[in-house]
Amino acid sequence: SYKFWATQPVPQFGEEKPGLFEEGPLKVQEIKDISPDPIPLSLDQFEWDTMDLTNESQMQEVEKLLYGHYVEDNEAMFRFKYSPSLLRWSLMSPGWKKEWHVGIRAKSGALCAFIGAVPTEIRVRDKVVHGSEVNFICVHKKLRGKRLAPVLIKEITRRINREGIWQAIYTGGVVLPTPVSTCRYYHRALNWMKLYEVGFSPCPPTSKPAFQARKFALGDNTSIRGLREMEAKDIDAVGSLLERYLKRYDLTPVFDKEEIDHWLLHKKDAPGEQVVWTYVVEDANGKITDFFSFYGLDSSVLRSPKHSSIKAAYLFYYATETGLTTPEDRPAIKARLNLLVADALVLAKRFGYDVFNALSLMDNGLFLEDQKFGPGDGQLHYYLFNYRANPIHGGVDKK
Ligand code: YNC
Ligand code: MG
Repeated sequence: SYKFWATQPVPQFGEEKPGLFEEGPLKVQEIKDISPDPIPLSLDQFEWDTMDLTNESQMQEVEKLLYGHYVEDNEAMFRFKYSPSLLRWSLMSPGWKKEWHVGIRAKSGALCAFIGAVPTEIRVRDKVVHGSEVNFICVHKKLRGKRLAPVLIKEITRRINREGIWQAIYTGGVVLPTPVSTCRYYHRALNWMKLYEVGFSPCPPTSKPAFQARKFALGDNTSIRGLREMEAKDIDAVGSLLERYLKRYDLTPVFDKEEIDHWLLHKKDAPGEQVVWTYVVEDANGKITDFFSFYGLDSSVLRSPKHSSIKAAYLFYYATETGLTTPEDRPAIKARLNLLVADALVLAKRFGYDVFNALSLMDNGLFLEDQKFGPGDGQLHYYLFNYRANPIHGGVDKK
């Protein structure tokens, strides 16, 4: 019943028996096989437009499209609200290409659909793929169900293939053929009363709002000695620590220094609000022993008389020498991750975030419960395009 996805180089449901195949590309092509011309837009009142995100007004057009039409929760209570600085961070990472910021305009000029991608190195178990990450597919609500999404996907595939790149990673809340991994979202209230007022956090029947608010209260100060904001001088140490730590997992990015700088280091002179927050732990000898990071992504609150948005922090990458020196010692890793995440919560609260989100991946299962995260109803499926891989389990359910 997946009319479009059945035609694409992705594993179809029930096709493969796990463990019985060699992991790798499904379909091998060459650049000369790929058309230099855009996919035809059958609806002739539309045209392709490559968005120039260095141009402030074009950036605002993408922001506005997503503001009105991007991802909502199942009950349509909240919608992701990407700011220009967050879009710059997400779509203009090292090696980004303007041609991969693809818009569809109505002949009137209005931007009515978008899809974006950036290049990235992806490690699947012991193989590294020079691929792309596709995100921000969005079709104006009035144009849904008209098969524009397959056209957007085919066009960005063509543009990526023209660069000699044949694989992609993407995530989504919807089930498509075929997830390589599936995670659950977990939420930790920082400002419980506000989350209650917007309908995000219910009050359990056996509790009272004042008690719930107290349950999620946090101290003002972090506890780890040597914790400080990451600086430019930490790029090598953080990159090396993360690379070694990510060996614990089967599906990870491979970052070079420029990417560590881009994805983790906040630039004090960057315009707009701060997007990413990274903290390192420096020991008495000046060695970086741990780091954690989170980024901010607000959601519009679609129907509350009192609040128009929620400020959400999302746990991003982290690493600790504890997991490297004692890789099998789960109690030691658990204790260290709990300390690190407890401090991340204190900081996020200090910066005005209302909720701290994390997924059931990496070693998050070791601290989610202790740090009072609760499971949400959202799932996040991970997909690989044109790559056959056995199912991948997070560090969480590996044990
Ligand atoms: C989705 N999220 O199944 P079948 S996440 C992929 N990702 O195809 P139509 C999706 N495919 O079933 P609409 C999808 N959602 O016939 C639906 N589909 O095979 C498939 N929402 O197309 C669907 N953003 O145009 C069906 O649907 C076909 O008008 C139906 O448009 C869909 O960014 C959408 O949630 C999602 O704006 C654009 O609903 C629209 O409904 C919308 O009739 C709100 O489409 C925003 C939203 C999704 C966020 C994301 C990841 C995108 C990944 C795209 C796939 C990339 C593949 C790799 C390409 C590069 C390859 C290389 C190298
Ligand atoms: Mg459509």
